[in-house]
Amino acid sequence: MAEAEGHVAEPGDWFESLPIEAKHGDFLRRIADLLLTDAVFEGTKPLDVTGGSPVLRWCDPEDMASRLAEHRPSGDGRPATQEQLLAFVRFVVDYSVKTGHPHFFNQLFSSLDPYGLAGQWLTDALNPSVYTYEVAPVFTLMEEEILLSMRKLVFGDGHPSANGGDGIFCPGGSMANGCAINVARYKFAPEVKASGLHGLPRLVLFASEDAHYSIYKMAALQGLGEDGVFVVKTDPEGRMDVGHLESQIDSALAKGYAPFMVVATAGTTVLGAFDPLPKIFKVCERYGLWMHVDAAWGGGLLFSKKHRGLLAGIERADSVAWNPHKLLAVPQQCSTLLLRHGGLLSACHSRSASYLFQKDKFYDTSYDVGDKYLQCGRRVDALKFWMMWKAKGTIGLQKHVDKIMDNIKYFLGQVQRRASFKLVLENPAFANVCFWFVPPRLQGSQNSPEYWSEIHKVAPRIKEKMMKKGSLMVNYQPLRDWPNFFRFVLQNSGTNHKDMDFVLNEIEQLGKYM
Ligand code: ABU
Repeated sequence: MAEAEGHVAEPGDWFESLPIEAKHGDFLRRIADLLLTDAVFEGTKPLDVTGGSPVLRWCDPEDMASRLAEHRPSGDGRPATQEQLLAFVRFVVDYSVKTGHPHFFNQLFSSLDPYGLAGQWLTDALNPSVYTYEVAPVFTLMEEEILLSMRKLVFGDGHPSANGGDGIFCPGGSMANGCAINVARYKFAPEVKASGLHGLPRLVLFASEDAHYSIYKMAALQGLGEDGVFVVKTDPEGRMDVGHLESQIDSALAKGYAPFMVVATAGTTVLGAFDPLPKIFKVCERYGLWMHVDAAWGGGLLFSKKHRGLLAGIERADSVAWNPHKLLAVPQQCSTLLLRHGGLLSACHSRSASYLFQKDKFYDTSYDVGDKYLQCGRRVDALKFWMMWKAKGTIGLQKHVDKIMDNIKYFLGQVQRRASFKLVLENPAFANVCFWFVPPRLQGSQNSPEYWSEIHKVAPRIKEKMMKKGSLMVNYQPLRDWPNFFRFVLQNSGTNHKDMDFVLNEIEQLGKYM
């Protein structure tokens, strides 16, 4: 392999014609070693005397730009050496956030699952695009089987809505919600596919004030407008107020608008609240509206016998968005939209491009499922989930979810026990614990006029400190009239009580003199 080392390739020379193993085997093995040690093993170990890694190495954007510039493709057009490429890979690993680290709690995804990673690597090595059976035979069937298994969990094993329903993988939960809006609208007014919104009454949908912001984006994208989303109030726990939903529907009807859909949420992004699905279903049934459940975050609970009750009523939904890359910790990204109705996705999305979906192929073309998707070229997100499900079993995925919920209970107890923390919701339903940190100087002064404006500044300052130190990542936000508070979320079942204690100790330490 001495020739490959640092080889400066010229187009068409002997090197180009070597088989991949001879040409690049050494390079790929070195990359794999580096990834396994630096990104996987060390990158998911807290920093201590034996090694490990910070969660991140903070760098201001300008500084990062100049560091990245050192690794640009050469300005003189010459290829890089293998050593230069390895140095570049090291740079990428060093300065990327270690989302698999046990002190990364910043988003609704985290963790690094070895089986999921293996599935991801295998997918990338085969580089498929799933539109037709001919180009992706294994993956086409795998996707459909995973979607069916997920529908069984949502609608009930053996229920006609599982076998007779349908589903798609989506590039993220926002797109899953967007496709749900598109399909619901098509069901309400099929002419919209050919004629657009011309001649239709104003179509409107309903979502709670804590529903994901993608609902507005997708309504805007689809010509319904952000104002086409009627906002429904939540109760103090962040759940949709069903009485207000009914009055919002009545008020839309009184204006001559055409309501077609309600978006309920099972696990809101910030508070982790579950809308009352059975009651919402009754309203949808009475008014003839499509019921979509955004369970992008909460859907994984369906694996847990102990906790799936939180999703009671989901089996009545017309559509469900569920992201296994969130609670189940499947590698980014793995998002699905599941429907109780068969054939609707195809009717709504298909265009029958004659260069791809020829009907006179030599095999059963009903396996060319790509036309029910909005995308044409599409990466495979099923294999990593299949791999994890197979490796851990349904029992393993259930244990994963139950451990997260147990750890959350422990974390909640610790927050309650410490005088310097104040909960936003006393009894959070799910894996989101929202709290304020009250620095010593503000403790006992909650009646002073500047108390809440001072509290508002605390979380952003602590966040800056934790990121610059590289010790921890926990997100914060304001919500309604609540000032900035931390949102602790958990999906990494590899974390333990020690990690939970670390979070609170570290915040206390960083915020001591604020
Ligand atoms: N829907 C993406 C959620 C991002 C986050 O808050 O972690």
